[in-house]
Amino acid sequence: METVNQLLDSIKDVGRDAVRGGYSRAVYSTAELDLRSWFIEQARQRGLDVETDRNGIIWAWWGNPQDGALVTGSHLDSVPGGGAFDGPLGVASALAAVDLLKARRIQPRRSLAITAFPEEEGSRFGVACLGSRLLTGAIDVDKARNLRDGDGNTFADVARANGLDPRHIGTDPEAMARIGDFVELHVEQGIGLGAHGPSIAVGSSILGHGRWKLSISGQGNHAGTTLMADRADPMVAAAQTILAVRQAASREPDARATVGRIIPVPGGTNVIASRVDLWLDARHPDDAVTARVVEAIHGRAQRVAAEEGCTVTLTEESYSGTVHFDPGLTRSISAMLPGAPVLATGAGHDAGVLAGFVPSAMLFVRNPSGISHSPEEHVTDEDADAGAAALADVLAGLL
Ligand code: HGY
Ligand code: MN
Ligand code: MN
Ligand code: MN
Repeated sequence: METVNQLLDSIKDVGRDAVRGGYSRAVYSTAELDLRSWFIEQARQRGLDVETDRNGIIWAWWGNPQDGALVTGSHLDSVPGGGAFDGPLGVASALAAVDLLKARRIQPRRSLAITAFPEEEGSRFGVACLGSRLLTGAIDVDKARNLRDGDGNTFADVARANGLDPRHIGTDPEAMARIGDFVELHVEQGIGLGAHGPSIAVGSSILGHGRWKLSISGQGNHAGTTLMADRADPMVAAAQTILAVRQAASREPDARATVGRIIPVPGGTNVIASRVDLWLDARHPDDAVTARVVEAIHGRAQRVAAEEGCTVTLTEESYSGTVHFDPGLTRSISAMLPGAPVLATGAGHDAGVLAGFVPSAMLFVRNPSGISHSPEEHVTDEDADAGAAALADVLAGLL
């Protein structure tokens, strides 16, 4: 029986990013497709029946697919330059938990499915949890079809190239009926468990979070022939906007706001950009505070853009309000894991999307530094195995 980290070890070279470090496993990239094959192979080795649904979600069944089943899983895609555990830990731990349940000769009273959701990070098409949003109908299907990646490919085209029929993506009531309860195990992204905490925590809620695109347009020009007084340089307005992001979020306790992605167009060293696109990620437990932070940023961006002779447009790309996991399910799980603290998280998850539709809960596994979305993300062998054992206990208690 392989340990969790041995399972993860078998994919440790899939999607390594030599430039950024860590892993870049965008949905439907070669790397993520390789991880899908790995998951399907691992599931089949355990006698699970595998199917991929209309939205590209992989379901590995222990028992016949049935309504009201117990479902656990996570995602295989990553952020650019991400860590080894965000997503795959939940899938590998579910495989290891099935091993443990079979070793304990547990006879499930209901079917169990392990799922892998596509595009949880939204790294390719810009909307996080795209797969679970499609499944639950939490995204307009035409908007989803027309999402574009950095090369201009639409989600519909990429989905079609990967065996899906874009006409059939979207709300899937049949698949939703099969989820009686959903439990996601995930590496902790933060320092709730910290350097010395217990191995496991139970999730309580997910911070409201959204993504906005700011496009600042100016006058593209030659870097050597345009006098400083004659410029309308969107990079200058963008720089001041990014400072405004830090200031606006720092004024609101518990708010977080980040610009992690900025694209100058055309992006030449000797070229004054004509446009700069930057993406804002803003989060807070209270939707009104998030709106206040975004508004403050947008107002400042408009002012600095005007001073620079530029214009700015703001587009909301996605938003999810704060989600509380199912109190009954979370209570039962806490009772099965004495000593496991209950923690809120600032990270979004498919369990957060599903929580709006079916009883959902999360387990977090200690990450000593708390660093995530980074190659430094880490889970020790002991904690990883404690996570799989805890998941097995929880599944046994719910099966
Ligand atoms: O962005 C998030 O919170 C998650 O990792 N997708
Ligand atoms: Mn994740
Ligand atoms: Mn993530
Ligand atoms: Mn020239």
